[in-house]
Amino acid sequence: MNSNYQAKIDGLKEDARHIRRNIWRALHGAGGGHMGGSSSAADILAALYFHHLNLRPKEPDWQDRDRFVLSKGHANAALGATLARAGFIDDSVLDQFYVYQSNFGMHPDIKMAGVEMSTGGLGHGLSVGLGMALGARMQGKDFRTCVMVGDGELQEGSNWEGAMAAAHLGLSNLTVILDYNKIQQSGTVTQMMGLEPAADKWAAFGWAVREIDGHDMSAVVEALDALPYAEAAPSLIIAHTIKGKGVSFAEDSFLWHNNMVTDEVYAKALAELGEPG
Ligand SMILES: Cc1ncc(C[n+]2csc(CCOP(=O)(O)OP(=O)(O)O)c2C)c(N)n1
Repeated sequence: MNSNYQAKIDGLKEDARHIRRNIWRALHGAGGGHMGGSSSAADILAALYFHHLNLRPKEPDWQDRDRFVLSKGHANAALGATLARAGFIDDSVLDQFYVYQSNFGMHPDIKMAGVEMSTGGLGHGLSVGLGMALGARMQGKDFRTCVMVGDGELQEGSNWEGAMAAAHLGLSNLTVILDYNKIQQSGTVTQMMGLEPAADKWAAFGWAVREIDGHDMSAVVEALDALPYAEAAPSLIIAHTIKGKGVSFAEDSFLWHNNMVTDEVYAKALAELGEPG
């Protein structure tokens, strides 16, 4: 393997580790929050912001920027940690998580630099994202739009209306990334209302689909580099992930979808995530 490429992948892994540390830092400051779905998304966010998306952190409203919508808005600690590392917001904002009148809330707020859509009520990001993608086409612009959804979130019917519309419109400038950690708020997705066969469903709706391990940085980068997967269809990346990834006691358990972060829990989490880089 090319050594430049390996250095790039190693750098992105370090970005993801940094994001995970700051997720726990933000949640510790607030006393708790959504560590599970924030941590499962960290590798993908690192690859998006530090490799794929065309952005200007010092000019967040630059008209030709790529758009990213975190539809699973409860993972906002991960988005904030990413935006801080990318330079959209100051690192000190991470200590303002869930503080009264802070722009860095439990869910994304468009008042914060780099946030494209206020989300939190699940099921709306795809429809708004497709509007952004359609807007790009209507304006003759080549910016791309990417939306991250959760697997539990896909139980909201509005997603399927959006999926149908995006395919009908042939929006190849739209990508959805499914953070497929298999767990939602109170149990597994299979127990609540299963998604399978997920890839076949989206393909039947007219999407071009790829499946990857969402924690394998090379696989994430390759999947992003290969976009779009079809000339006249939107693309879906099904990223198989682990809820709570990176901190063993929080991994793969709905109990750590959203939980308190005491001093003791925080110390244990940081010990597993390693020293700051
Ligand atoms: C419309 C709506 N219903 C319910 C909730 C409460 N809620 C917040 S997170 C969550 C579970 C989401 O599960 P999933 O999409 O799998 O998220 P992840 O595992 O990636 O954190 C629920 C039900 C909400 N935010 N919006």
